[in-house]
Amino acid sequence: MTDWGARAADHLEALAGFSAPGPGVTRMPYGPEHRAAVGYLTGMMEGAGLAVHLDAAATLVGRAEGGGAGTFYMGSHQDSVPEGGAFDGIAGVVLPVLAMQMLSEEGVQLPFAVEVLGFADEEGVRFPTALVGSRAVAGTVDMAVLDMEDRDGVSLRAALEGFGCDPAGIPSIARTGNRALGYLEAHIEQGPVLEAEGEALGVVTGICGIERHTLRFVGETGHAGTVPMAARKDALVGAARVITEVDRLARATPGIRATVGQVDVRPGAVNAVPGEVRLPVELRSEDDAARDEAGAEIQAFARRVADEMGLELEARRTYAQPAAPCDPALRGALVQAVQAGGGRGLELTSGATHDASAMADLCPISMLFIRCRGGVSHRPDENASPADLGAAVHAIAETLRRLADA
Ligand code: HGY
Ligand code: MN
Ligand code: MN
Repeated sequence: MTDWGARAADHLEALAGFSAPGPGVTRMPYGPEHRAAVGYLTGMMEGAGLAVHLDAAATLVGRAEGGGAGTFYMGSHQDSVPEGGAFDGIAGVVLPVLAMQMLSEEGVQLPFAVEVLGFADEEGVRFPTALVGSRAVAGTVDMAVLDMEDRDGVSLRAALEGFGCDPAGIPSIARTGNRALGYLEAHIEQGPVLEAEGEALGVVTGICGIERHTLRFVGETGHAGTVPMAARKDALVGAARVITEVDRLARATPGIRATVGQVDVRPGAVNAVPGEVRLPVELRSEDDAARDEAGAEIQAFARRVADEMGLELEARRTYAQPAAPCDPALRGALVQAVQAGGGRGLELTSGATHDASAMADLCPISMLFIRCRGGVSHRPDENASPADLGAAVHAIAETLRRLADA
C-alpha cells in the first residue's frame, strides 16, 4: 500500500531545497530556484505519465489526454514569499500529480483530459502584479504588466525572456477555445480553522477579493543635523501618516483587511532626511464594493497628506482581483470525496487569494484546504503533516473518479 502522504512530504522537502539562502523558503519567479523547481516537477510529472511543457508565461504544464472532450485543470503556484514555507502553493502542484499517478497505477482512464499547472508567480512579491500565469490560461492577462519592473529595475518581459520564455506567446496560452470543465486547487489553509475543528481537510466556499496600490512620496533629502524641522519635506513622515490611516480605516470598516508590508526608503541613511519613499498598500475583502471604496479613500487621504506636507505623490492601483465564489457542484464532489476518506467535509472561506481567483474567469473553480500547524503560513515554520497530505491525495483522486462517473 503506497504511503502517498510520505511521498508528498518527501517531494515537498526536496522542492524546499530550491530556495535562496536564509531561513525558510525563498523562491521568486523566473530565477534559478524556479528553474530548479521546474526541473524537479518535470521529472515528477513525467513519472506520473503526464506530457510536460513550459508555456510562454513560465507555467509548467503536465497533461494527460482523456477519453472524451474537455479538460479538467488542477494546480497552484511554485513561487513563495521571502522566507516563506515549504507548502504554500507548491503542495498544490505536487498533490494532484500524485493523485494522477495513483489513478494511473489503478489503470483508471478518465473520460476527460487533465492538466496540472505549476504557475510561476502567484504571490506578486517580485513584481507589483500577480497571477500572470493563471490569468494567461484564463485569457485575461493585461499585456501592459510585462513593462512592470522589480526592485532592481528588471521588467517582467525581460525576466520571462531570461527564463527562456517568449512573452509574445502569452495570448495564445488562453484555454478559452476548448471546453474547460473546471479547476481544483489544493492548498494549505493558511489559517486556524481546520486545526481547531480537528479536520485534516476542508472545502472552500469562496475566495476573498484583493487589490494593491503603489504609493510613491517624493520630498527633499538633506543633512539630518542641519535641515531645520520647519523646512523639511520628509517623505517617510508622510508615508507613516498613510500607514497609520490604512490600519485605522481597516479596523473601522467591517470585513476589510489592509496591510502595508514593505517600505522602500531613499537614501535610507540614519543621518539623512528621507527624500523618497515607495510603499505598497494591500486591501482584501469578500465585499468588492467595500474594498474598492476603501482603496479610493486611502488614495484620497495620501493626496491630502502630500498637499499638506508639500510632497509629490504618485499613486497607482496596480492590481485587483474580485472575490470568487466556488462552484456548488465541484464543492459537492469534493465534500463527498473528503467524507469518503473519513472527514466531515467542513466548508470554509478563504482569506488568502489564490490562482483559483483568476481561473474563475475561465471555468467553475474549487479548492481543497489542508490543515496547517498552528494555522501559520508565509513563515519558515509553515507545516502540513504527511498524513494530511496523504488524505488530500486520496480526496483529489476520489473527486476525479466522481467527476468521471458524473
Ligand atoms: O497573499 C495571499 O493571499 C497569497 O498567499 N498570495
Ligand atoms: Mn498560495
Ligand atoms: Mn502565499
